[in-house]
Amino acid sequence: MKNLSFKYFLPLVLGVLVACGNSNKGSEQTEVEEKDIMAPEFNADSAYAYVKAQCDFGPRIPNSQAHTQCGEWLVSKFKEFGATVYEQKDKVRGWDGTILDMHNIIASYKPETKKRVIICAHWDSRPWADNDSDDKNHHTPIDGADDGASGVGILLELARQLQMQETTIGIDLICFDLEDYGTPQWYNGQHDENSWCLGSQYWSRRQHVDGYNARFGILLDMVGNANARFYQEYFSKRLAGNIVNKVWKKAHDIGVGVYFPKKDGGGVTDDHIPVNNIARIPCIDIIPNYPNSDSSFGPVWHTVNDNFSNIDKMTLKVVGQVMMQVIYNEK
Ligand code: AHN
Ligand code: ZN
Repeated sequence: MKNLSFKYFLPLVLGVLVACGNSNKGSEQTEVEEKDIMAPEFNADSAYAYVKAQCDFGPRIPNSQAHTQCGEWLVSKFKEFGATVYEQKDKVRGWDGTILDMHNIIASYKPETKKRVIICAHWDSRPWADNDSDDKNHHTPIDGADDGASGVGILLELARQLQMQETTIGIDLICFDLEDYGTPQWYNGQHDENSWCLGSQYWSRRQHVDGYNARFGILLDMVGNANARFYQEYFSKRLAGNIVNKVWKKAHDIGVGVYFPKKDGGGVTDDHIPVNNIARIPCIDIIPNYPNSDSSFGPVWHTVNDNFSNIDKMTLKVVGQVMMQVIYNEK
Protein backbone atom coordinates (compact mmCIF):
# COMPACT_ATOMS: atom_id res chain seq x y z
CA MET A 1 0.00 0.00 0.00
CA LYS A 2 1.47 3.31 -1.05
CA ASN A 3 1.69 6.02 1.58
CA LEU A 4 -0.42 8.84 0.27
CA SER A 5 0.05 11.26 3.13
CA PHE A 6 1.53 14.65 2.46
CA LYS A 7 2.90 15.05 5.98
CA TYR A 8 6.45 14.16 4.90
CA PHE A 9 6.33 16.90 2.28
CA LEU A 10 5.21 19.50 4.78
CA PRO A 11 8.60 20.80 6.02
CA LEU A 12 9.68 21.18 2.41
CA VAL A 13 6.44 22.89 1.49
CA LEU A 14 6.58 25.35 4.36
CA GLY A 15 10.19 26.13 3.48
CA VAL A 16 9.14 26.99 -0.05
CA LEU A 17 6.20 29.11 1.10
CA VAL A 18 8.35 31.09 3.56
CA ALA A 19 11.00 31.62 0.90
CA CYS A 20 8.34 33.06 -1.43
CA GLY A 21 7.14 35.44 1.26
CA ASN A 22 10.62 36.90 1.78
CA SER A 23 11.16 37.90 -1.82
CA ASN A 24 10.33 41.61 -1.36
CA LYS A 25 13.15 42.59 0.97
CA GLY A 26 14.74 45.95 0.38
CA SER A 27 12.03 47.57 -1.75
CA GLU A 28 10.53 50.66 -0.10
CA GLN A 29 7.16 50.34 -1.89
CA THR A 30 6.51 46.82 -0.63
CA GLU A 31 3.73 45.09 -2.43
CA VAL A 32 3.59 42.19 -0.02
CA GLU A 33 2.85 38.92 -1.74
CA GLU A 34 0.64 37.08 0.70
CA LYS A 35 1.85 33.70 1.81
CA ASP A 36 -0.29 30.70 1.04
CA ILE A 37 -1.64 28.71 3.92
CA MET A 38 -1.40 24.94 3.66
CA ALA A 39 -4.94 23.80 2.93
CA PRO A 40 -6.57 20.88 4.79
CA GLU A 41 -5.64 17.45 3.51
CA PHE A 42 -7.63 16.12 0.56
CA ASN A 43 -8.67 12.52 1.22
CA ALA A 44 -7.85 10.45 -1.86
CA ASP A 45 -9.40 7.25 -0.42
CA SER A 46 -12.68 9.08 -0.32
CA ALA A 47 -12.36 10.47 -3.87
CA TYR A 48 -11.35 6.98 -5.08
CA ALA A 49 -14.50 5.48 -3.53
CA TYR A 50 -16.64 8.16 -5.24
CA VAL A 51 -15.09 7.27 -8.60
CA LYS A 52 -15.90 3.60 -8.00
CA ALA A 53 -19.46 4.39 -6.93
CA GLN A 54 -20.07 6.18 -10.24
CA CYS A 55 -18.59 3.30 -12.25
CA ASP A 56 -20.77 0.84 -10.34
CA PHE A 57 -23.88 2.40 -11.90
CA GLY A 58 -22.57 1.25 -15.29
CA PRO A 59 -21.81 3.57 -18.22
CA ARG A 60 -23.62 6.89 -17.55
CA ILE A 61 -24.63 7.34 -21.16
CA PRO A 62 -27.49 9.68 -22.09
CA ASN A 63 -31.05 8.34 -21.81
CA SER A 64 -29.98 5.28 -19.80
CA GLN A 65 -31.11 4.10 -16.38
CA ALA A 66 -27.50 4.30 -15.12
CA HIS A 67 -27.41 7.95 -16.16
CA THR A 68 -30.67 8.79 -14.40
CA GLN A 69 -29.70 6.93 -11.24
CA CYS A 70 -26.17 8.32 -11.03
CA GLY A 71 -27.53 11.85 -11.53
CA GLU A 72 -29.90 11.37 -8.59
CA TRP A 73 -27.09 9.91 -6.49
CA LEU A 74 -24.82 12.89 -7.22
CA VAL A 75 -27.56 15.32 -6.17
CA SER A 76 -28.14 13.40 -2.94
CA LYS A 77 -24.41 13.27 -2.09
CA PHE A 78 -23.94 17.02 -2.61
CA LYS A 79 -26.99 17.67 -0.40
CA GLU A 80 -25.59 15.32 2.23
CA PHE A 81 -22.40 17.43 2.14
CA GLY A 82 -24.38 20.58 2.85
CA ALA A 83 -24.35 22.19 -0.58
CA THR A 84 -27.16 24.25 -2.07
CA VAL A 85 -27.89 22.16 -5.16
CA TYR A 86 -29.25 23.54 -8.42
CA GLU A 87 -30.33 21.26 -11.25
CA GLN A 88 -30.78 22.10 -14.90
CA LYS A 89 -32.92 19.53 -16.69
CA ASP A 90 -33.87 19.91 -20.33
CA LYS A 91 -33.93 18.07 -23.63
CA VAL A 92 -31.20 18.78 -26.16
CA ARG A 93 -30.53 17.37 -29.62
CA GLY A 94 -27.43 15.26 -30.30
CA TRP A 95 -25.43 15.15 -33.58
CA ASP A 96 -27.48 12.10 -34.71
CA GLY A 97 -30.83 13.77 -34.01
CA THR A 98 -31.42 11.86 -30.77
CA ILE A 99 -33.22 13.91 -28.14
CA LEU A 100 -31.12 13.66 -24.99
CA ASP A 101 -32.24 14.19 -21.40
CA MET A 102 -29.74 16.66 -20.02
CA HIS A 103 -29.04 17.04 -16.31
CA ASN A 104 -26.49 19.64 -15.18
CA ILE A 105 -25.82 19.61 -11.42
CA ILE A 106 -24.46 22.64 -9.56
CA ALA A 107 -23.42 22.31 -5.89
CA SER A 108 -22.90 25.73 -4.33
CA TYR A 109 -21.18 26.77 -1.11
CA LYS A 110 -21.88 30.24 0.26
CA PRO A 111 -24.36 30.94 -2.57
CA GLU A 112 -24.95 34.47 -1.25
CA THR A 113 -21.30 35.47 -1.75
CA LYS A 114 -20.43 37.50 -4.87
CA LYS A 115 -16.78 36.41 -5.03
CA ARG A 116 -16.94 32.93 -6.55
CA VAL A 117 -14.79 30.23 -8.10
CA ILE A 118 -15.98 27.31 -10.23
CA ILE A 119 -14.49 23.82 -10.17
CA CYS A 120 -16.13 21.64 -12.81
CA ALA A 121 -16.06 18.28 -14.59
CA HIS A 122 -18.35 16.28 -16.86
CA TRP A 123 -20.31 13.40 -15.35
CA ASP A 124 -21.67 11.63 -18.45
CA SER A 125 -19.74 8.84 -20.12
CA ARG A 126 -19.21 8.20 -23.81
CA PRO A 127 -21.72 5.92 -25.57
CA TRP A 128 -19.09 4.61 -28.04
CA ALA A 129 -15.57 3.24 -27.54
CA ASP A 130 -14.76 4.66 -30.96
CA ASN A 131 -11.01 4.89 -30.31
CA ASP A 132 -10.69 1.21 -29.30
CA SER A 133 -8.10 -0.83 -31.18
CA ASP A 134 -10.77 -3.49 -31.78
CA ASP A 135 -13.43 -2.39 -34.30
CA LYS A 136 -16.08 -4.57 -32.70
CA ASN A 137 -16.00 -2.31 -29.61
CA HIS A 138 -16.62 0.90 -31.53
CA HIS A 139 -20.31 1.01 -30.57
CA THR A 140 -19.81 -0.16 -26.97
CA PRO A 141 -20.48 2.36 -24.15
CA ILE A 142 -17.48 3.05 -21.92
CA ASP A 143 -17.29 3.01 -18.12
CA GLY A 144 -15.55 6.38 -18.29
CA ALA A 145 -13.71 5.87 -15.00
CA ASP A 146 -11.11 8.42 -16.01
CA ASP A 147 -13.11 10.23 -18.69
CA GLY A 148 -15.75 11.69 -16.49
CA ALA A 149 -15.86 9.91 -13.14
CA SER A 150 -12.36 10.92 -11.96
CA GLY A 151 -13.09 14.65 -12.04
CA VAL A 152 -16.48 14.22 -10.40
CA GLY A 153 -14.95 12.00 -7.69
CA ILE A 154 -12.66 14.92 -6.83
CA LEU A 155 -15.61 17.36 -6.83
CA LEU A 156 -17.46 15.14 -4.34
CA GLU A 157 -14.49 14.99 -1.98
CA LEU A 158 -14.09 18.77 -2.29
CA ALA A 159 -17.76 19.06 -1.27
CA ARG A 160 -17.15 16.87 1.78
CA GLN A 161 -14.16 19.06 2.72
CA LEU A 162 -16.15 22.27 2.20
CA GLN A 163 -18.75 21.07 4.66
CA MET A 164 -16.05 20.56 7.30
CA GLN A 165 -14.16 23.81 6.71
CA GLU A 166 -15.53 26.77 4.82
CA THR A 167 -13.61 28.91 2.35
CA THR A 168 -13.56 32.73 2.33
CA ILE A 169 -15.08 32.88 -1.15
CA GLY A 170 -18.09 31.05 -2.58
CA ILE A 171 -17.52 27.83 -4.52
CA ASP A 172 -19.61 26.25 -7.28
CA LEU A 173 -18.89 22.61 -8.06
CA ILE A 174 -20.46 22.02 -11.46
CA CYS A 175 -21.11 18.60 -12.99
CA PHE A 176 -21.77 19.18 -16.66
CA ASP A 177 -23.78 16.62 -18.57
CA LEU A 178 -23.39 15.51 -22.21
CA GLU A 179 -19.77 16.47 -22.74
CA ASP A 180 -18.92 13.22 -24.44
CA TYR A 181 -21.71 12.87 -27.02
CA GLY A 182 -19.43 14.32 -29.74
CA THR A 183 -19.53 12.85 -33.25
CA PRO A 184 -17.85 9.40 -33.22
CA GLN A 185 -14.85 8.62 -35.41
CA TRP A 186 -16.84 5.97 -37.32
CA TYR A 187 -19.43 8.50 -38.54
CA ASN A 188 -18.83 9.38 -42.19
CA GLY A 189 -20.90 12.58 -42.25
CA GLN A 190 -20.13 16.08 -41.07
CA HIS A 191 -18.16 16.32 -37.81
CA ASP A 192 -19.26 19.33 -35.80
CA GLU A 193 -17.20 20.65 -32.87
CA ASN A 194 -20.46 21.79 -31.29
CA SER A 195 -21.61 18.18 -30.92
CA TRP A 196 -19.34 18.03 -27.82
CA CYS A 197 -19.93 19.81 -24.52
CA LEU A 198 -23.72 20.12 -24.81
CA GLY A 199 -24.31 20.56 -21.06
CA SER A 200 -21.67 23.26 -20.65
CA GLN A 201 -22.92 25.06 -23.76
CA TYR A 202 -26.38 25.08 -22.19
CA TRP A 203 -25.13 26.32 -18.80
CA SER A 204 -22.94 28.96 -20.45
CA ARG A 205 -25.98 30.44 -22.23
CA ARG A 206 -28.17 30.34 -19.17
CA GLN A 207 -26.59 30.01 -15.74
CA HIS A 208 -28.38 28.46 -12.76
CA VAL A 209 -29.03 31.86 -11.11
CA ASP A 210 -29.75 35.26 -12.67
CA GLY A 211 -26.81 37.66 -12.82
CA TYR A 212 -24.35 34.87 -12.04
CA ASN A 213 -20.64 35.55 -12.24
CA ALA A 214 -17.40 33.98 -11.06
CA ARG A 215 -13.77 35.07 -10.95
CA PHE A 216 -12.59 32.00 -12.79
CA GLY A 217 -13.22 28.33 -13.36
CA ILE A 218 -11.10 25.17 -13.35
CA LEU A 219 -12.19 22.16 -15.38
CA LEU A 220 -10.96 18.69 -14.36
CA ASP A 221 -10.95 16.16 -17.19
CA MET A 222 -9.30 12.72 -17.07
CA VAL A 223 -7.49 13.38 -13.81
CA GLY A 224 -7.27 9.75 -12.59
CA ASN A 225 -4.62 7.91 -14.60
CA ALA A 226 -1.27 6.94 -13.05
CA ASN A 227 0.68 8.38 -15.95
CA ALA A 228 -1.25 11.62 -16.28
CA ARG A 229 0.93 14.69 -16.80
CA PHE A 230 -0.89 17.98 -16.96
CA TYR A 231 0.76 20.09 -19.60
CA GLN A 232 -0.59 23.62 -20.06
CA GLU A 233 -3.52 23.35 -22.45
CA TYR A 234 -3.41 25.84 -25.33
CA PHE A 235 -6.83 27.57 -24.99
CA SER A 236 -6.49 27.76 -21.20
CA LYS A 237 -3.22 29.64 -21.61
CA ARG A 238 -4.62 31.93 -24.26
CA LEU A 239 -7.95 32.70 -22.57
CA ALA A 240 -7.02 32.48 -18.86
CA GLY A 241 -3.21 32.51 -18.72
CA ASN A 242 -3.05 34.09 -15.25
CA ILE A 243 -5.12 31.22 -13.83
CA VAL A 244 -2.84 28.65 -15.49
CA ASN A 245 0.15 30.39 -13.87
CA LYS A 246 -1.58 30.51 -10.47
CA VAL A 247 -2.52 26.82 -10.47
CA TRP A 248 0.81 25.52 -11.81
CA LYS A 249 2.69 27.65 -9.25
CA LYS A 250 0.64 26.18 -6.40
CA ALA A 251 1.29 22.65 -7.68
CA HIS A 252 5.04 23.34 -7.69
CA ASP A 253 4.87 25.06 -4.26
CA ILE A 254 3.36 21.98 -2.60
CA GLY A 255 5.85 19.62 -4.21
CA VAL A 256 3.78 17.97 -6.94
CA GLY A 257 5.26 19.91 -9.86
CA VAL A 258 6.29 16.71 -11.65
CA TYR A 259 2.60 16.17 -12.49
CA PHE A 260 2.29 19.75 -13.75
CA PRO A 261 5.06 20.45 -16.27
CA LYS A 262 5.22 24.14 -17.17
CA LYS A 263 5.21 23.19 -20.84
CA ASP A 264 2.68 23.53 -23.64
CA GLY A 265 0.08 20.84 -24.28
CA GLY A 266 -2.15 20.85 -27.34
CA GLY A 267 -5.48 22.65 -27.67
CA VAL A 268 -8.56 20.70 -26.58
CA THR A 269 -12.26 21.14 -27.35
CA ASP A 270 -13.70 20.76 -23.88
CA ASP A 271 -16.20 22.26 -21.42
CA HIS A 272 -13.93 25.23 -20.65
CA ILE A 273 -14.42 26.61 -24.19
CA PRO A 274 -18.12 27.58 -23.84
CA VAL A 275 -17.47 28.80 -20.28
CA ASN A 276 -14.85 31.20 -21.69
CA ASN A 277 -16.50 32.14 -24.97
CA ILE A 278 -20.21 32.11 -24.12
CA ALA A 279 -20.41 32.73 -20.35
CA ARG A 280 -17.32 34.96 -20.55
CA ILE A 281 -15.81 33.49 -17.39
CA PRO A 282 -12.08 32.71 -17.64
CA CYS A 283 -11.74 28.95 -17.28
CA ILE A 284 -8.79 26.57 -17.60
CA ASP A 285 -8.70 22.85 -18.38
CA ILE A 286 -6.59 20.49 -16.30
CA ILE A 287 -6.30 17.63 -18.76
CA PRO A 288 -3.39 15.25 -19.34
CA ASN A 289 -1.31 15.11 -22.45
CA TYR A 290 0.60 11.97 -23.43
CA PRO A 291 3.33 13.06 -25.87
CA ASN A 292 4.56 9.47 -26.40
CA SER A 293 1.24 7.68 -26.88
CA ASP A 294 -0.71 7.03 -30.10
CA SER A 295 -3.57 8.99 -28.57
CA SER A 296 -2.65 12.37 -27.08
CA PHE A 297 -5.21 11.62 -24.34
CA GLY A 298 -3.49 8.34 -23.44
CA PRO A 299 -3.86 4.66 -24.29
CA VAL A 300 -7.28 4.03 -22.68
CA TRP A 301 -9.07 7.16 -23.96
CA HIS A 302 -12.42 6.30 -25.57
CA THR A 303 -11.65 2.58 -25.32
CA VAL A 304 -13.33 -0.16 -23.27
CA ASN A 305 -10.24 -0.08 -21.03
CA ASP A 306 -11.23 3.22 -19.48
CA ASN A 307 -12.45 1.40 -16.37
CA PHE A 308 -11.91 1.55 -12.63
CA SER A 309 -8.87 -0.76 -12.69
CA ASN A 310 -6.92 2.04 -14.38
CA ILE A 311 -7.66 4.67 -11.75
CA ASP A 312 -4.72 5.78 -9.64
CA LYS A 313 -5.29 7.15 -6.17
CA MET A 314 -2.11 9.23 -6.15
CA THR A 315 -3.15 11.22 -9.23
CA LEU A 316 -6.53 11.94 -7.61
CA LYS A 317 -4.65 13.04 -4.48
CA VAL A 318 -2.32 15.37 -6.36
CA VAL A 319 -5.07 17.10 -8.35
CA GLY A 320 -7.42 17.24 -5.37
CA GLN A 321 -4.75 18.75 -3.12
CA VAL A 322 -3.90 21.40 -5.72
CA MET A 323 -7.61 22.31 -5.90
CA MET A 324 -7.69 22.58 -2.08
CA GLN A 325 -4.65 24.84 -2.21
CA VAL A 326 -6.42 27.09 -4.73
CA ILE A 327 -9.82 27.38 -3.05
CA TYR A 328 -8.61 27.79 0.54
CA ASN A 329 -6.21 30.58 -0.46
CA GLU A 330 -8.61 32.64 -2.55
CA LYS A 331 -9.64 35.80 -0.66
C1 AHN B 1 -12.24 16.12 -28.74
O1 AHN B 1 -11.86 15.01 -28.94
C2 AHN B 1 -12.69 17.02 -29.84
N1 AHN B 1 -12.31 16.63 -27.53
C3 AHN B 1 -11.96 15.84 -26.40
C4 AHN B 1 -12.66 16.35 -25.22
C5 AHN B 1 -12.99 15.22 -24.35
C6 AHN B 1 -13.59 14.07 -24.71
N2 AHN B 1 -12.74 15.15 -23.09
C7 AHN B 1 -13.18 14.02 -22.65
N3 AHN B 1 -13.69 13.33 -23.62
ZN1 ZN C 1 -14.33 11.60 -23.67
